[in-house]
Amino acid sequence: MATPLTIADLKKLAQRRVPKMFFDYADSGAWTESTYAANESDFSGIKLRQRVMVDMTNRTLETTMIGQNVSMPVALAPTGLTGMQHADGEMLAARAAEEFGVPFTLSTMSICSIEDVASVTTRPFWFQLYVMRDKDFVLGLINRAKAAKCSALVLTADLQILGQRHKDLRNGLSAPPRFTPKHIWQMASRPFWCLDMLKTKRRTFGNIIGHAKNVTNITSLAAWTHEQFDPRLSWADVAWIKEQWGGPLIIKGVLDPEDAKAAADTGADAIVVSNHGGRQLDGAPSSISMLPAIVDAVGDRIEVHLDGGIRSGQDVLKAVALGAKGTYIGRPFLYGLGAMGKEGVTLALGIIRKEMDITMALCGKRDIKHVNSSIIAGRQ
Ligand code: HOC
Repeated sequence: MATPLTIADLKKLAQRRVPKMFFDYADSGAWTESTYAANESDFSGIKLRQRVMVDMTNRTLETTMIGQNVSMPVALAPTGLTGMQHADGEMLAARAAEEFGVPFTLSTMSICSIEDVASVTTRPFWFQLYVMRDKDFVLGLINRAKAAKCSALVLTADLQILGQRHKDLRNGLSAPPRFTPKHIWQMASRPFWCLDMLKTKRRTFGNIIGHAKNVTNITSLAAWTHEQFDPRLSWADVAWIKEQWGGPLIIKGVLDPEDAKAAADTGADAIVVSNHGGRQLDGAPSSISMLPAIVDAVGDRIEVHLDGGIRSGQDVLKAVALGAKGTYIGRPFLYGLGAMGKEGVTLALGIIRKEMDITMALCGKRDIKHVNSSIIAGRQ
């Protein structure tokens, strides 16, 4: 294939290079995947206002997210098992993000550990925290993120229990994992992926194995994961986490204006309007459809970010126009990573930046900080 021009091109390449079970893991949503689909399709109903005879020189996409400078309002989202899309995936993606001047967010459920990522980066990255029942473990993660000089903690609020993804269950990605000869063949039929994997020792959950009590291998990890997501997580826990962390805090996974108000009451620095990429509550509305109501409810009290369904720079611009101070891309960078490693993540970011820049210009704006609802022509 010629040089990928779109995120969809990267997706096709990733599908050819990454074993089915891991490609599907990144590419799936819960149950019927209706929310996953709506996250993407609801963007296309938003129409942009074309302007002409406006000076379009000297454009800039630079802005801030939670007061930190970013070259464009796009962070890499925390994504589980990133290191299974490509060997050392989190380290490669973090380096691509750093070179691009955008935040990288490391998931608790990553393959490479906090320390691995810190060892290859110089710019502070963000750390995503799942609150587990074992609060000593949670405290340990917070302290490791502090030691690595992470510049924000992204607390995920929408995974108190794990949503059910049919593709994962059919692919054997269950707890415990269930690998049959079919799955082994899926891996063997992706030789470049296998060769890269053989070169690295990082193939399991680096933040957990060897750190959580009695978790020493994949089997004990499966049991641990099953029982550790904390179904009693509440706003009171957020106060405890905020106190332990003491730095910038972002609450991710808010989809309702009432929850957004409660999140703003915690004194967090930002919320991320998100339905976990359609991987949790199937049937929930898309992130972009809920953004205006949430901005109305809390936009004057807390920074509002958006995650879910972004597949182009146009989508980023639409989210910014509707009040998001920043956005997150998950699958677009995972496709790039799976397709071509670090170079693919850089390509994904470059594609999004170019699309955002051209769209902003054709909407008659030169500075992302001046993009607002005036660039929206309407909805279909
Ligand atoms: C094996 C545990 O954010 C996702 C991730 C985290 C899920 C935990 C998987 O897949 O949505």
